[in-house]
Order: sequence, then C-alpha cells, then structure tokens
Amino acid sequence: MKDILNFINGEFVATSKQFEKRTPVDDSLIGMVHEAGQDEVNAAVAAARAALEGPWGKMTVQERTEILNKVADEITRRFDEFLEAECADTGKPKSLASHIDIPRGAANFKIFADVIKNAPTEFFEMATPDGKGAINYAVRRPVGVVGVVCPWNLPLLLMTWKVGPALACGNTVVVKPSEETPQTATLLGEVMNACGVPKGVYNVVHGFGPQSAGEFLTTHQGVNAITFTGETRTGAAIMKAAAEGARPVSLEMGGKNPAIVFADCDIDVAIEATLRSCFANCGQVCLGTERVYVERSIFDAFVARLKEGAEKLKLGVPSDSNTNMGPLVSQEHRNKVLSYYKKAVEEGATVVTGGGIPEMSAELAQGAWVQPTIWTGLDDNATVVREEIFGPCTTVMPFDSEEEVVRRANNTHYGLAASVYTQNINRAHRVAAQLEVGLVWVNSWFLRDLRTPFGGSKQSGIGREGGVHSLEFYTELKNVCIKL
Ligand code: NAD
Ligand code: 6OD
Repeated sequence: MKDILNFINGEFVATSKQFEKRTPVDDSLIGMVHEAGQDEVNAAVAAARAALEGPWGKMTVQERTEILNKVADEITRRFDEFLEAECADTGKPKSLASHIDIPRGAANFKIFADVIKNAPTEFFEMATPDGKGAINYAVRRPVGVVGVVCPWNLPLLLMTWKVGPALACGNTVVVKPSEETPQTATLLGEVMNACGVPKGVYNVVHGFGPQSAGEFLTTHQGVNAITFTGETRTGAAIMKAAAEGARPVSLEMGGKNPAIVFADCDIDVAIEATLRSCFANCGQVCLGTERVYVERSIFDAFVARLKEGAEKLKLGVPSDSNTNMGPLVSQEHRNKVLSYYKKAVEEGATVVTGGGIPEMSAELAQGAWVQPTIWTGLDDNATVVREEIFGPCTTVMPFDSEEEVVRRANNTHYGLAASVYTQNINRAHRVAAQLEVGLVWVNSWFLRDLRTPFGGSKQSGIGREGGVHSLEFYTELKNVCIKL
C-alpha cells in the first residue's frame, strides 16, 4: 500500500491526517493520501512565492522552456508509471489513457513552451504635439502564484493543461488535485525534481474542497490567480473566494452538450463519433454528449445503430486490451448516476439499452460499474435532458427542422460544446454560428488543436485557454510608453 504525499518546495511531505484512496475497479485500497492542512497550504504558497522571486522568475524564456521540454520528455520516459497510476485511480482502460491522458500530459508542456516563445506583443508609434512622437510596446509578465484546482475525470491531462502554460509564462503553481485522483500530480513532482525545475515552482497539496486544501488554497491571499476545472457549483464558490483580493479566475465547468444529427449526414461518421462522445471514459468527459437530436427520417435507424454500438462495448479491467469501458470514478458517483437512471424511468423514458448495473465477475463486483444507457421517449423538460449526469448515458430525441433543433439545443443554462453531423457545408456553418457554446465540432468530437480557444459560455465557463488565450490568463500584459 502506498503513501500518497504532498509535494512542497521540492520535497514530499507527509501529514498526520490521511484518507483512503480506493480503485473503482474493485474497491481495493491503493493507498493513503496525506491531507494538507492550512499549514501545508501556507508552506506551499510561500515556497511558490519564493521561487517566483528567485530562480524561476529570473530565468530567460529560453531557459524555462528548455526545462519544460525536458519535463515532457521525462513524462514520456516514465509513461508506464503514469499510465499505471492514472488507470488505478480512475479505473479507465489503458487503451484510452495511453492514447489520450498520458500523451496529452506531456504535450501540454511542449506546446505551451512553443506558444510563449513565439507569441508577439503589440507595438504602436504615436504622434505628439511637439513633433517628436512616442512609442508604445507591450510586455508580458507572469501573474504570480497560480492556484490550480483540478477534477478527477482526466487528472493528468487537465492538470497539465493549466500547469504547462502557467509555468511557461514564468508563474509558479500550487496544485490541488481531486481527492479521487491524487497519484499522477504527486508523480509529476518526481519528474520536476529530475528535470531541474527549481524547488517551489511546482507544489501539490492534497485534500478536499470546503474546509480543506481546496478552500485553504483558493482563499489564500498569497495566491494571485486561480484556474479551476470542475462543477459549475464549485466554480461559483471559487469565484466568490477569488473576489476577496480581486483575483482573476479561469473557470472550466459543467456541460449538457447536444449532438445534432441531420438526415444528410454520413451515418457511419455520426455513429462512430456519437458512441465516443456518449461513452468514452465511461461518459465522464465534460465535452461528452448527453442529448442527441436526430432528424426524424433517420431516427429509428440511428437509435438501432447506437444501441448496437453501445451493446458491443466491453467493460473490464484497465489492463485488458479489449476493454473499452471502465467503471465510474467512485461508488459515490455511481449512486448519483444510478439515481438519474431511476429518475429517467420514473419520468417515462423508454430504456433502449442499459439502465442499471452490469453483471461483473466476482472479483470486480465491488467496483463502480454501470451499464452504458440510451433513453428515448423523453421531452426537453425531463430531468435527464436538463441536468448534467456525467455518466455513460444519453437521451435520443427526434426533430423536424433546423430552426427547431437549434432552439432546443440552446435551451440550457450550460454552453460548453456541441457536435453537428451533416454533409451540407452551408448548414454546418449556419448551425455552428447559432449554437450558444464555446466549442462546436462538425462531423467529429474531441478533435483538439491546442492552439485554439477552449472554454465554455453561459454557466459552463468563464474565460478561454489554449494557444495565446492561455497567455492572456497566465500573464499580465503591461504597456510601456516612451516619449521620444
Ligand atoms: P468538483 O467541482 O466536485 O471538484 C473539482 C475540484 O474542486 C476538486 O479538486 C475538489 O476537491 C475542488 N473543490 C470542491 N469544492 C471546493 C471549494 N469549495 N473550494 C475549493 N475547491 C473545491 O468537480 P469533479 O466532480 O471533480 O469533476 C466533474 C465536473 O467537472 C463535471 O461537472 C464536469 O463537467 C466538470 N469538468 C469540466 C471541464 C471543462 O473543461 N469545462 C473539464 C472536466 C470536468
Ligand atoms: O482537451 C483539453 O484541453 C481539455 N481541457 C479537455 C477537457 C475535457 C473535459 O473533460
């Protein structure tokens, strides 16, 4: 059994208060997580401040980005250890994590090292009454100590998506991983030390949200900016905490993402992408689809093919290369998802497939397994059509016109992502333009170019990250005006 420690000022730190980390595959104990209290959070923030004012803050962009490229290479060299830790914490299949989570964990350091090296700033010449003129130029400076609060669904990917650009821009960080997925953030501490990242630049404090490390970090006045990924309700609490001291926030939050399937789509493409968007990572992807609108003339055929695909998914242990669906992250989350499965039926859903707990072998029976589930027969007011479930389930509903489906897709407080399936290029542009979301995929899903803006509208987020947009959050842009 492991001790999963905090990482503060380049050292692994144990505490007297610990909590269990169990794997959702079979509920066996992986290790004890050492919870950071106020003292450890204070120490982490102080270490981050000292590193900012010391070696990290004094490095050139070239020196810093060379180190970050080494970090990426070291993650890749220790790929199997990261894979093992991530799959044990989350239960996700290795086939998935080895293509998405771990490679992106490394890429997030390389890409943002390149972005910061290549991002220009503005320059303006101006005329003045004395005829001599003035020049203006902008320079980027780090915002300071950044608090990074992370969720459990793509732990390494989503943490490095923030830490990569924050460090590239010259900031220092204190990371609060999800209590459900503590391991890879700690492992990254070893990588930081091995690559010569100065102590205090990257710190990890473990614990929960309220009255624990999450709250201690976000209310700490030594933290200059907070970047958060997680539920909308938590984001609102963090925004309140950040108001004290008027500190900036970047919030990536929940979604209730629609897929819109027009009759003129390539149905093979639509089915393949919708199966992924509904069921990949056991439905625990913020960008995942939980509402599928299908044009009435192809509705029955689409539902039949989606059902066939869902029923072919192979639930199993992460190490089995045939597994393409793992358990949910925890028993607690399974209870939440199952309560929605029950609610759907109470509100009149037809269960096309799934709807309960699958039969697993005796050794996996204590795991957090649920069946991939498809409902029809619900209208837009049903609870499972309105609320984010974050499980492997979706409602499929027919529509009759483009105007109708756009209105229904937009009828939500969320605004993260949408997918549109059509071969009519005019329709693709027209519909994409009208959807009230931060991200639209046409004939695809979760196809990511890290140079592009990423984030949600409405209650799905505040701000954009990705490419130069990350620089907007992780740097202060300062204008220097020189009178000639
Ligand atoms: P969560 O909001 O419960 O927890 C996220 C993090 O916040 C955890 O580390 C938690 O300990 C911490 N936290 C909780 N309360 C806090 C508080 N009061 N102060 C400070 N920290 C606090 O989210 P989750 O259950 O880990 O993740 C699932 C949610 O995340 C879903 O809603 C999903 O849509 C969303 N998500 C969004 C994106 C995106 O990019 N928009 C990406 C992934 C997940
Ligand atoms: O790909 C990314 O950069 C990103 N932030 C993905 C978010 C997925 C949500 O679960």
